[in-house]
Amino acid sequence: MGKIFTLFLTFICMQGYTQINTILQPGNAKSLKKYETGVIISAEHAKMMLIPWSPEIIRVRVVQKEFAEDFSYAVIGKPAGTFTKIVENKDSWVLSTDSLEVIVNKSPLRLKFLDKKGNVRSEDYNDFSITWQGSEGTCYKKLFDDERFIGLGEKTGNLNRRGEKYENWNSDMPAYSQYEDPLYVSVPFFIGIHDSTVYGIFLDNSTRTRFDFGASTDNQFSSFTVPDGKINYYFIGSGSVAGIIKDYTWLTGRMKLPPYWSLGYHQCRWGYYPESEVISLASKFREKKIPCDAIWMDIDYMDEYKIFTWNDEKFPKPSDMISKLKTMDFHLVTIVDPGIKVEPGYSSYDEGVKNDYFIKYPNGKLYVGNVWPGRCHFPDFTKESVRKWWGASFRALTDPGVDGFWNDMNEPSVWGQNIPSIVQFDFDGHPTSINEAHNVYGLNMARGTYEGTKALMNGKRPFVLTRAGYAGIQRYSAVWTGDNEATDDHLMLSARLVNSLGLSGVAFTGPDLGGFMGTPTKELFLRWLSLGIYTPFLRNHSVVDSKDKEPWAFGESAEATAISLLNQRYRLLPYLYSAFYEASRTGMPVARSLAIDYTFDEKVYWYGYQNEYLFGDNILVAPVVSTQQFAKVYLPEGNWYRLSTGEKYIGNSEVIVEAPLDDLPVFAKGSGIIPLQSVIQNTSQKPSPVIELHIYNGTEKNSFLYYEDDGITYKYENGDFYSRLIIFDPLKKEIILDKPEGSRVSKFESFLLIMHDFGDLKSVNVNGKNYAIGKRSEGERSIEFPLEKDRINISY
Ligand code: MIG
Repeated sequence: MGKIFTLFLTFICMQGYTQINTILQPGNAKSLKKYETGVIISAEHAKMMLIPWSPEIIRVRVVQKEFAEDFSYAVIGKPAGTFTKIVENKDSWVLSTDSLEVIVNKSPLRLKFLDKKGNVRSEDYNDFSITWQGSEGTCYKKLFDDERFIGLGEKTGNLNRRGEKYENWNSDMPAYSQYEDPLYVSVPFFIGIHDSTVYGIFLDNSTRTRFDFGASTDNQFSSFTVPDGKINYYFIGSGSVAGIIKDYTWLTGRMKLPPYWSLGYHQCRWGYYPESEVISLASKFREKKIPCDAIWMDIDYMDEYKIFTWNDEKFPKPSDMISKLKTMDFHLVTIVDPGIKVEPGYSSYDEGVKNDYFIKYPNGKLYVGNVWPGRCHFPDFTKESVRKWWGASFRALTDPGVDGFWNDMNEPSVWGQNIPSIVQFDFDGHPTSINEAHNVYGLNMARGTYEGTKALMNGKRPFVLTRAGYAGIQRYSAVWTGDNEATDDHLMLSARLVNSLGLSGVAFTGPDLGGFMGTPTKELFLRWLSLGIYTPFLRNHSVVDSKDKEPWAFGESAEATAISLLNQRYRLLPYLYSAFYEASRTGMPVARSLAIDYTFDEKVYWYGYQNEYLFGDNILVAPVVSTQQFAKVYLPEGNWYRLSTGEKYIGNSEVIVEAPLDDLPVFAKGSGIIPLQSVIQNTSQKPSPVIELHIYNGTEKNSFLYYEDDGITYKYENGDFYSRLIIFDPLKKEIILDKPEGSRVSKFESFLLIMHDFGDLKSVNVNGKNYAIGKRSEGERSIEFPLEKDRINISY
């Protein structure tokens, strides 16, 4: 008996072993068939679909047998391309769009993507390309000698990911290390750079995919792997990094403009309760004249951590408290977790059970996992009815006046960190297990939250923040980078994470300022705040029972520094909001790794410079650790001006600059155009009617699209905005304020033109008339004009 059993086991194991090792490749291509949107190539052991999604985007799907129904949570762009020419040669087919050429080699089946100039952007590795090993599929691509890889969303490590490998599995990683992988968000999209060309690959597969950018492959190939064997990727062949991001965000969507207040300063911590503490916290900001727009409440506001409830003792009258906050011009943001406490009588639990809203085992038994409330069920956000129900449940928060919604623990995270693979999801009518649903759980929770709160808020924009996400998350939510630590390494890492998310379509992001865990020194706090001023999402947050970290917690002089830093953030808002507008239209991130604009300048990838980025079009930010009061900074080509002093630097140079705690090395670009407003204490306040328009001298023509709207509603989608193209042309010695667009009147009445480094200018010519110009300082000249509706031509 024992012997037979052992034999049997051996047999099973051998079967498994062989299966895992079965290697299957497409083999030779046999035929190509055209169909409505693309072509299908049949090979000996596989079928490949090539679909031109646009002239610059080609989708590749490969299966061993038949194509399953097409479904994606990430992609919203509809196929809008055609192969304009298909030529068959003896060894290949050549498929052309208006921008690209795909060469399909027949024996064996291999792909090569070229642009119209004949540059190879990307090609399959010749020795082996698509390979299934058991159920897992991998696509091997040739690695070019000088190839660099950037993006892949919220990933630690260097800007250039060459030589590294990564995995996509949304993970709750408290106090993650500098090298931790994976973290909370998965965006399986990267950009490759080689031989003066670029390309992007978006692997639309939400399972635990893996990327290898030439780690341990003797510089032969890079690869990506899909555990479920479904090879489904989009090759993006726009000619620049910015163009690729634009195409990628056309495919997966862009953020809508968030409420204006969410660009302000956010004060959070785990442990703000009861009501009296929240109110006195808010009052303190106003008394001390520290600009702030939002107070946040973590899990303690709830009754036993039951979602959509309030704790009667700590918060007996939420609506009264929120009214008080509103009179002080504060917004309130509250947290929600996905776990619904198992407790008959609790309405969310009862409704979920009754309507089959929770995830379950294949036999129908509801999955139970432990989180803050104890034993919990988890909504299946991959079901439309569940998203609707979830969204409508926010009434418990919107009714009393909450207008920001913080989605935490949505990897999803449970104590023990392992939901069994067998747990089932609806996947909007394509039933599947958590293996495929896990990485889109946060995306769909954020979607339910965004759509639900938007519907509840009568035309006002909700603010949503999420910890987990998948490609496309930018459509619904801002993202923060989870439970970091109060160290200089994390400070620098936070810049890279934000920049990498930006390269991956997510523009509204930021870290817990000052570090979630641990106690920052005064220096680290101030340094982090100074970096935060130039980070899209600016929120101070700390773990429960940690030392105070509010702007006044580090002594009087630090408080004064914090105030001057925050004042600068509020001064920057017109500039920043214009950058958000750009992100909403083109996907261009707000924080832009230098790899976007200076892609082929190898220094931007150097260890010491890789954290630098442009904040909007015209400001360069060089993050510096808190233990250093000077910094070595790389300034790319062009002229640069230190924002704080106006000091000029010639670019394409490495410079050592002072970096005191109250003055991070931040530079205006030569020809830069930067609108600034007066200091306000929060975004409900009206700034002075005069907007400053700073123009820095330079050699290149530059333009800036200034944008404003009500900051509250979606009326801008119907034309209720004010935008104005501002052009500076140093060759023609001209500054133009083009005619405003949109039906709105600007909130400013006049602008103060401040010209930097234009020599000893005494007058300028405005629409044909000469005006005397004032001297503000050695390098600054200024003149004030009304913001007329017509085009304003200034020559000097
Ligand atoms: O198990 O809600 O990342 O920001 O303060 C920890 C408490 C749960 C993790 C979040 C953090 C939040 C904390 N949460």
